[in-house]
This record gives sequence, C-alpha cells and structure tokens, in this order.
Amino acid sequence: MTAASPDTDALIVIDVQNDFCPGGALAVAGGDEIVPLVNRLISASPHVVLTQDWHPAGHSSFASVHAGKAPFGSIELPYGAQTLWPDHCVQGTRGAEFHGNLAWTKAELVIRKGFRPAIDSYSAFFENDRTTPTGLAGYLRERGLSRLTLVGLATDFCVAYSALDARRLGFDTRVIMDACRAIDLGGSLQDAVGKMQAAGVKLLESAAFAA
Ligand code: VGL
Ligand code: ZN
Repeated sequence: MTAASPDTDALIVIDVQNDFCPGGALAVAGGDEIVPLVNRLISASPHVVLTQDWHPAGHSSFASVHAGKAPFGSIELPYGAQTLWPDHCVQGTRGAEFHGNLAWTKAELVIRKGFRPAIDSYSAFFENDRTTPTGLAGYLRERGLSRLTLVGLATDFCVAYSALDARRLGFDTRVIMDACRAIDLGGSLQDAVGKMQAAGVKLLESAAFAA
C-alpha cells in the first residue's frame, strides 16, 4: 500500500451493511466480495470513518409507504426525484448492521445518515436535498483530514454521491473501484463514473493504489 500520510489521509467506508450484501433487503451483486479488500485497506489506513445507512421504519424512500409504487421506481419529493427502494437498513435491525466480517473496530467515527423520515441521504456529506449537512465535512476539516479514499456500497449511489460532494467541498478524493460494487439501475453506474471523472475524483484500482 502507498505510505498513507498519518496526518491528512482518511479512508471512508460507505455502507458495508448486511442489507446491501447478498441475502439482504437491497442486495448489491457481489457486495460481500469487497470485505477482505476493505479490511486490508482499513488496516493500512491511518484514520478510518464508516458510514451507516440508518432509516426509521416507514422512511419516505421506501416504496412500501407509497400506495401503488414498486421498488426501483421513482417519485417526486419536495427536494426532487427520489428513487424508491425496498425497506432496508431499518434502525436496530440485523440488516442495518455492518457485514459480520468487516473489521470495523478501528473506525474513529461512524456517521449515520438517512434518519430523517422525509428525506433520503445517499451522500456521507449532505442529504438528498444537497444542502442539509451530516456534519462529516466539519469533522474532517477540524481534524485536518484533507485526502479521502472512498470504498464500499454502492458505487453508483452512496459512494458516488459522497465522492462528488467531497470534491465540491474541496477534498482530494479517490475511489478504489474494485473495493466497491454497484446497483446499476438503468445505466446509473456509467453515469456515476462519468460524473466522478468530470468532477476530478480519482478512480483507482487497488493494485495501482498499492503500487
Ligand atoms: C444506498 C440506496 C438506498 C447506498 C442507500 O448505500 O448506495 N442506496 N440507500
Ligand atoms: Zn438507504
């Protein structure tokens, strides 16, 4: 692994939770396959932050609360278009727990998101209205953590939204693509990759990262 700078480097592990892994409520294909690599990255990183998707029951992003709507459809909410999901990562459930093999104990911060009933939050930095902050930017800045490496689930939703916001906030931002897996809904992976490249997010593979 690259000698990470202990002063400025943080690994942000996005939503490696049971519901995003095979057998979970919103399973991402191969979601569990990244765990060994993510664990190696955790041990090589000076500072580690985890995010945890953390919805109350009956959250507005759940298709089940909108009459006549099915998962993976879309609705308009006051802040714009919102994709509808199966019920997932409900606070306190097994599905919301980190994957059982994730070596998360080293994490210095766990940031929970998506807990406001009326608004979803893909990004680790802002809710889906793009203005309500989670507090993560302030935390990282206060600690002088300016170079971020993102991994986790899902590439085209929570990882990409987090990476784009990180760039918008001025962080040096890398995503290790083979330490992520995508939902890929209607071309969303290609779209996310294009947006991340255009925003100056560095998209790496772990082999190059280690070189
Ligand atoms: C996510 C959809 C809904 C994610 C979270 O972690 O990418 N996707 N909630
Ligand atoms: Zn969610």
